[in-house]
Amino acid sequence: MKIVTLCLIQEDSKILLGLKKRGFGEGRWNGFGGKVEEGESIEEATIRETQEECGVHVADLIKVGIVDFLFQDGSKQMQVHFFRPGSYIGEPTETEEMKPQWFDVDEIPFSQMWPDDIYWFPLFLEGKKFKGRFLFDRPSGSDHTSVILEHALEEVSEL
Ligand code: 6OG
Repeated sequence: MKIVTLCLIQEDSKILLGLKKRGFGEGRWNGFGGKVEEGESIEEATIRETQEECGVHVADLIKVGIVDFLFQDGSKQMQVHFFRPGSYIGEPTETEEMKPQWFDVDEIPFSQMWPDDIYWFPLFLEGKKFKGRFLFDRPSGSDHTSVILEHALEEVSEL
């Protein structure tokens, strides 16, 4: 299964999200991340992708979640590794891929995010760790928004 990263930067009651401008998940707010490349660790990929997408250098990564995303039409299968950086350097900057913006944790734009986010975000904000699996019907497009067909999510003490 393809290994993908997702980095969520929180500063007190604010969370940094990026509006994806192109590719998979276009038009949605999300954390920063992408595919792990050959010869790269999952943590290295998280640092590289966050830097590339919003110009922020993250460090002291804490793994907070592992979630499998499957699509019933067989088009995609990925395991997403979620990270919370313990520190970061740099001002978020818009790039070709993402438009970053700070959101108050009470004003997370769930209606413009992947439909799974409303399930795991509360755990993330409570500082919990989680494992899960979401089965979607098919990828979103101009005429369709992915629907969750099945899901499982549990809090864990260790990953
Ligand atoms: P690229 O393939 O563009 O990276 N991602 C998802 N995030 C959430 N919350 N839900 C999903 O449900 C997701 N599928 C993918 C992982 C894609 C980025 O989008 C995240 C990556 O950070 C299906 O390189």
